[in-house]
Amino acid sequence: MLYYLVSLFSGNVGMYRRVHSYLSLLLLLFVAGCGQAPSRPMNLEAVALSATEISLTWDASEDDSGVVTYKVYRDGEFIMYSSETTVTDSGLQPLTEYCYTVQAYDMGWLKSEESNTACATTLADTDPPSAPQNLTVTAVTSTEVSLEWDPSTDNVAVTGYNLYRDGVLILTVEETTATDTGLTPSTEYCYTVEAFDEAGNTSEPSGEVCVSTEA
Ligand SMILES: [Ca+2]
Ligand SMILES: [Ca+2]
Repeated sequence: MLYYLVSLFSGNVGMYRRVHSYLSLLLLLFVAGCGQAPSRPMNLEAVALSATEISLTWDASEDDSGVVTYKVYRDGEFIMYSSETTVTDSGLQPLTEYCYTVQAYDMGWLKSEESNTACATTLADTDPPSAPQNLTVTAVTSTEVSLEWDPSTDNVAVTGYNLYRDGVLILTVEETTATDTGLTPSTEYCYTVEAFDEAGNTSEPSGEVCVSTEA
């Protein structure tokens, strides 16, 4: 390129013409390739796969130079590019309706008209959280027992934890620590904890931990 520029300034007319022709050809290809916007993507369909996923498919657009990508919109907001005519939108909320459109783009970034709008409602969340792990006693007095455990995971989100003492539900907390109070001195208590999500799915119980209060 530098050579071409030097040639230009040194008055090499032949080289100038060649460069000019080359650039003109590129421009011509660019204009020819991008002159027309892609056709509108047709038959967009949305199908709920799970509580958090919706799959989308549509018919490919046509373009004189080829479609480079599709832009996918959820409820009017751009969410992703796709070179394929099928995508899966994930990380959604259960039992919620989402509506989509797609638009095709060519190499000159000319865009098609928006596709039809396709809507789907995610399924109910029926997957329970994982069982809390590593339930441990962090402090003991004559009347109190403090516990902590590792957080559970869920396909949507963990809402809270139920703490059981000797099989009886005594506390519901959002965090991964709890303190049981008003206990009798020199007495053994056994604890388990379970996680639940917003849909009311409850995990398997954690391992049990037992401890005796101080005298
Ligand atoms: Ca085009
Ligand atoms: Ca769940």
